[in-house]
Amino acid sequence: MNITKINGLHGEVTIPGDKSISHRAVMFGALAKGTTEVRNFLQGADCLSTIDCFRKLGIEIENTPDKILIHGKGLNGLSAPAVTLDTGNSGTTTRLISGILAAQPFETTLTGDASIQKRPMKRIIEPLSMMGADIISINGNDCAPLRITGKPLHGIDYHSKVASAQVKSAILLAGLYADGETRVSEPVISRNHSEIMLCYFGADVHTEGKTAIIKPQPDLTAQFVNVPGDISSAAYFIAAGLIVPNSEILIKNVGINPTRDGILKVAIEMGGDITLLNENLDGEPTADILVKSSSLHGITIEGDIIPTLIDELPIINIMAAVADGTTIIKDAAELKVKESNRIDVMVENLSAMGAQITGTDDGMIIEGGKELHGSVIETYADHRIAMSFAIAALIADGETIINGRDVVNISYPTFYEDLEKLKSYS
Ligand code: SPQ
Repeated sequence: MNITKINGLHGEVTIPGDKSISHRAVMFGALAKGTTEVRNFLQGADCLSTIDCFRKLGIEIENTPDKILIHGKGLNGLSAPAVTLDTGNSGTTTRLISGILAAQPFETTLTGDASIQKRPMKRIIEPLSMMGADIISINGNDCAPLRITGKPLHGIDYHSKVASAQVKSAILLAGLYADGETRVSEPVISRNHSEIMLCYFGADVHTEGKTAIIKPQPDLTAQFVNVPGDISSAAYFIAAGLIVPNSEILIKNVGINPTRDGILKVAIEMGGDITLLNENLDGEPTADILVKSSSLHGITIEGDIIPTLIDELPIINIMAAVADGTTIIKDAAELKVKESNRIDVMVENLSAMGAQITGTDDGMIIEGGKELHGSVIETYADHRIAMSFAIAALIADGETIINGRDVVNISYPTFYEDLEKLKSYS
């Protein structure tokens, strides 16, 4: 995949469905009684892994071009899988499904690809075990493969050390089956799609400050879910519109849930010309986002905003590399345990393009304003790295080659086609 510099991007792009919400629609639909219909479902490899796992747990799921139908059988309707569940590259599938499996009257073995087998699972094994679950890391390294033997669970009051929606959601899902109230507090609020959607499916869940509280449930009820566009995918075109000179892009129907919208706040603080249009604040809020080329300047990004833009930090690094002045990113040590070590991988690849970037224990420091030049990019099988450097390549002198370009299929299968359309309008 070779990408070269471009003079401007123009036109409209409609972003595919949100990955986090698509996963949850399948999971909660599988646990609800009746048929859940999901529109604008993300047909990315991660969400297809979730469908595959629930089919193996005995749930009929129809995947058609315009909708998916999940024929849920209620909270106690799953059956023992005949094979190991394969969660592919998806941390969300692995951690959330563990919370459900912890309460089933059967044993399941769960694993994923090489990246998943390195990602930390102690963060869910610990609280789920406190609830009474029997979860074993088969290789004894607190990673997948996991053997989960369902047990009767009891409610806990858990204070998570990390702000993680996956940890919070795994505990809340187990809490649906517990014998009393379950509480999860986190240091900073992480994305709240589980709380919103569980409530929509009829669960007794609410939040008090940084604590999510769930009570056990006789059953959930099937619903209609219209998935908004994924702001994490929109982020690549937000950045492209800002940093490629002479650009104007309208990004349509993007989810702007305040627990996910840090990219917008940061882009505006950096001097980005961004306008929200057609805001719809019902349920999961959405808007169209109009982005125009802008002169950006460096800022410090730290503290409570970090969980709201954690997956966007790679593309924010690219914006920082072209911005005037210094950008400092702190409190983002979680970047080390994503699909790749996103601190090391950003430092390696951005340095190769001529940027000045230093990795730290919990983030990076970028001295912006250096001219970027094309390079060979190693994606380390991380979709967010591939997409970030496809955008960086648009402003770099010479040719950029992205090794492992197809990894975008994890979260945004039509990414390159959508980018080409914006180039051809110019
Ligand atoms: O699902 P996975 O592989 O963990 O995906 C990532 C991503 O970049 O797409 C992280 F690597 O997103 C996570 C996100 O970082 C998706 C997610 C969710 O849907 O609940 C929550 C975040 O992870 P965490 O660990 O902070 O809960």
